[in-house]
Amino acid sequence: MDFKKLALQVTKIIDETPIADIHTHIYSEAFGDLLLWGIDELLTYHYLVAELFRYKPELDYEVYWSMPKQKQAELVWDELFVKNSPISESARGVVTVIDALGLDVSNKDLNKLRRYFAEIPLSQYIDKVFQLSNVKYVITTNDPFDAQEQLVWDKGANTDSRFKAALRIDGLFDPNCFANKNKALGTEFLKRWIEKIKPVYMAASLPPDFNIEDGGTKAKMILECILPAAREYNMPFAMMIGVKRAINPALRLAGDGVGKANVDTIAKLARDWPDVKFMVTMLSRENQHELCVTSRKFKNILVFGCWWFLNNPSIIREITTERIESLGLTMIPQHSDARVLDQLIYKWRHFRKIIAEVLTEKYFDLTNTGWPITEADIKRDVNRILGGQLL
Ligand code: RAT
Ligand code: ZN
Repeated sequence: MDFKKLALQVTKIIDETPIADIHTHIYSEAFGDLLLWGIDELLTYHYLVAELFRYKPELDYEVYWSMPKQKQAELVWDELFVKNSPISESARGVVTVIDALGLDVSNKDLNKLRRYFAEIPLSQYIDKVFQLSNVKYVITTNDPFDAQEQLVWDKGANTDSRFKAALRIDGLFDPNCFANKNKALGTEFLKRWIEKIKPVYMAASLPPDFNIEDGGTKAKMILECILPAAREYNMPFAMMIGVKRAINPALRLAGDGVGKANVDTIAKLARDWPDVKFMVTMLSRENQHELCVTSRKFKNILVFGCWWFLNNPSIIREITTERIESLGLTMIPQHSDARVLDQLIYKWRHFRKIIAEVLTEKYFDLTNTGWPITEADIKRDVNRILGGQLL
């Protein structure tokens, strides 16, 4: 088979496959100003805030945080887009969004871009973003400890079926949390929220030194409350492991770091809780191979996403190839982690290109042996890994 023809066919199918985006921070309209969108939000994305201080080291952290959002956005635009070329992945992402929306960036006029967002009605814009990114639904990270979210859930919450919930329970690990004082309190809390928001899964982010056997609050809550609830409700537990929170607190949300974790913990959990499905993503590049091997050994481990600092094309290409070679089509290669609605456009546009290249190469090797690969085969495979079939 002709390689170019195959590449075009795979690319077209990938572009046309609606995506189930299994980990995002995007809220439906019902959540009011928790839903971030538009150019100023894109520019003040925390990935770009970290980059701003690299280009402008004389800028004081607190001075930046005391500025109104518009001023912050202007600073980022000026440093990362006007005075320098936006070639980092997060900066390039903004340019991809602007281009996909059909806006003109040739004169780098931020106010002109702002006018577009000021004029478009939000609900129309949400439709447009879902259509441009060809995402069928997103799973939102819902925090039951967030007072603003609680108000919305109490009112009956979200009715937009493009937004599903994930119950994020990091707050349960906080030493000051009222719900982690004993098993009964923790269990009652989880059940109440599971019934209230009907999440697709429960999720927690965990530090690199997380150890399920250390008897600490995290281990206790997971073993005594979260896993029994996961079993009872037949609901996956997603573990996002490897984040070192606030290594530079002055950077606030942008100040987290990464460390290599111990994959043995995941193997132990999967072994001890065979009837619970563990969705696992790890933040350290160095953990990826061990994670693939561990997942091969346990049918209840579902590896997902190139998380956060891994969400760079060179690393995604490497990890996605590695996963396909060791796990075939039994993993979810990516989630967007979008915090700003518009980011769905670039995160998926950039990823689609990479997965198309990786899959084309694999199909090409197969067709060279005479193995038939039909359009229906490709559609089935792509839908399996991008369409939410594995949840
Ligand atoms: O990627 C990010 O935006 C991070 O800040 C986090 O949201 C991370 O993905 C998380 O869910 O903790
Ligand atoms: Zn996230």
